[in-house]
Amino acid sequence: MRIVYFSVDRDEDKWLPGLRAALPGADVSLWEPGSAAADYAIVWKPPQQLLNEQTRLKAIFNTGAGVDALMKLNLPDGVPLIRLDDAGMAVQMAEYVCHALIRHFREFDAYEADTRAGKWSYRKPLSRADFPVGIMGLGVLGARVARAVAQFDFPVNGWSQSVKALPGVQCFAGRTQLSDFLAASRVLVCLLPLTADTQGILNHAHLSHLQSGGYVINVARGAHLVDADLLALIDSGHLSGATLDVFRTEPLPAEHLFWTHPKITVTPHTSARTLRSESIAQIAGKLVALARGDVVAGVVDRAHGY
Ligand code: NDP
Ligand code: OXD
Repeated sequence: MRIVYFSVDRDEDKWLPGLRAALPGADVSLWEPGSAAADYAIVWKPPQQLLNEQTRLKAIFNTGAGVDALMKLNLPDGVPLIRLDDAGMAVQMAEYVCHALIRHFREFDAYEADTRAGKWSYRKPLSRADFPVGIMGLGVLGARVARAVAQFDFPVNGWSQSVKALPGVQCFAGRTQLSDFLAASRVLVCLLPLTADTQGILNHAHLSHLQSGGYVINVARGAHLVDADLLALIDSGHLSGATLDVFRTEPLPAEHLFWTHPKITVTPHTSARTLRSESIAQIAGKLVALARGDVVAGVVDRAHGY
């Protein structure tokens, strides 16, 4: 079995030894223009040239959860595209979102400013009943985040494409229930895949439906958010701030207003990192299962784009 690996991050020195160790019978090599035909490709943001040249692929593995970069390419018909399915990302996402939520709800930034100024002062405790959390996307990551947030006794709403029933979560589905979902939420967490349907979904019209004092946590993709709309709604006072991990351009350009806005926290696309050993183990396991003819999880539905 021949496998080619390529990542735009040029981290093959770290991935190739792990893949070779996990798949001892396979010939695993870095894809370069003109590489011999392989059975499987393991990729992150590959060039179109890889897909054009590799015409015998039986499956393409994406070393991330989001396949939006791959979906922009001209993909070979009938070749399954398989994404990472948790692989250690869900717990990281739960930590990140709970941290951002609790930091906001418990006003830890204000406490920190006070204590740095040598002030010992109390703020009136807020009620978590007044901070319902709405999670857009109830997939592998969103469902894990919903469970973690519910454990802190926040009211939790969730929104997905298909109808769901999750314990402790008031579930909404489809565009017809989007405004009810938003109106029931004060803190909004975006964990949607980036598709034609979800691009720009965090816009003025939708964010205006959030309860007054709304707070946005975007951990999905930068293109879900209309940056100027977020800034306008924070400036108008309808929204109280945001924690943003993903941006339309990454790294976030030095001149972008998000860097210095006092009500916006920026992190460098780090909410849920791809963990190499977990990811290699998952991909190797699925590759062997596929080669045996078994069904594997995480196969992308090309029509839906995720
Ligand atoms: P899943 O495919 O498991 O879940 C996607 C969820 O979004 C599903 O619940 C799906 O609904 C819902 N959804 C999709 N389209 C729509 C729509 N048009 N309307 C309503 N709901 C919709 O993905 P993951 O949970 O694994 O990952 C989610 C995203 O998180 C990734 O695509 C990626 O962009 C981002 N990500 C970010 C990382 C970071 O470090 N910042 C790390 C990893 C991922 P249904 O269940 O009904 O299909
Ligand atoms: C992913 C990511 O999609 O790292 O896995 O953003």
